[in-house]
Amino acid sequence: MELKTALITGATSGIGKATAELLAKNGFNLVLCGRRTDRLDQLRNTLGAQTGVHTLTFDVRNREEVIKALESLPQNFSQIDVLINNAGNAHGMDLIDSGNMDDWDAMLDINVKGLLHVSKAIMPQMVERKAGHIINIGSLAGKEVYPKGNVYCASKFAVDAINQGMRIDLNEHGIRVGAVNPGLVETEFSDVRFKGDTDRAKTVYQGYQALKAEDIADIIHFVISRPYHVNIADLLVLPTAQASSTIVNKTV
Ligand code: NDP
Ligand code: 8X3
Repeated sequence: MELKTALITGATSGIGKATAELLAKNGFNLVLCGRRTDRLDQLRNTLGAQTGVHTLTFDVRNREEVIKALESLPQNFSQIDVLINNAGNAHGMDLIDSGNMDDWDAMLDINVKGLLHVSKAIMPQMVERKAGHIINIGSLAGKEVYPKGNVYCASKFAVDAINQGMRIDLNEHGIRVGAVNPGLVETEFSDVRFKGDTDRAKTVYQGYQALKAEDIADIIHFVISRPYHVNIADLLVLPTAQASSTIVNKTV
């Protein structure tokens, strides 16, 4: 079977890391991206025993860095069959009128523009080959807005729109495009959102069973391993305890 190469942004933690680990087990060649080089080195050391691993350190916000990094890929990693646009975070959780504008910039620059920067660097080769698969990691927060979610939700609504736009515009080239939209997943997400306040971050996942990063990795692997004529276009995945952004059953 032909070895497929998957590029994962945000591979240093959470959903991206779990996906890297699962895809390595399933024989994908991997290009793993993030800003924390030490974590990328560690992943290359552990997963490199199972499959080909190439790492790229860049900030998705920086257009030039993104292009330079992706142009540097060696020949055996340069054909990207599967792009997993996963890098992203929430920054802060405030009422809109007291929101921090640096947080707003971070969320829009990383979750929206960062996703576009990476996609722009990869889409032309997929168009040329008339094949490829793009997975955009959206969120329940891209389907409904919750109190104090304002700009994070806006960034994920944008991911939803970009996912649809990519599917429409890349359709004539035979490229698969789909989103996986998780609800609450216990990762470093809340540590980042609450700026290292780990006690506050922990409370987000207390009293019910949140999703694990591995649950989402499993679904991403399912999505990308369907026969090529099957495109899972938009998937919402919640913990059983969660009915909506604001309704989480902590009694069962
Ligand atoms: P983590 O905080 O565990 O992981 C975030 C990843 O994104 C890290 O690998 C981080 O790498 C990378 N990243 C963040 N900022 C940048 C940047 N500027 N440039 C490059 N990489 C960056 O969170 P999750 O795994 O939970 O989040 C992954 C995705 O899932 C995000 O898009 C998030 O919005 C989405 N999501 C998460 C949910 C949850 O409840 N956890 C629910 C729904 C969606 P590094 O710091 O090394 O750069
Ligand atoms: C992450 C899930 O509910 O914290 O997208 O916004 S939530």
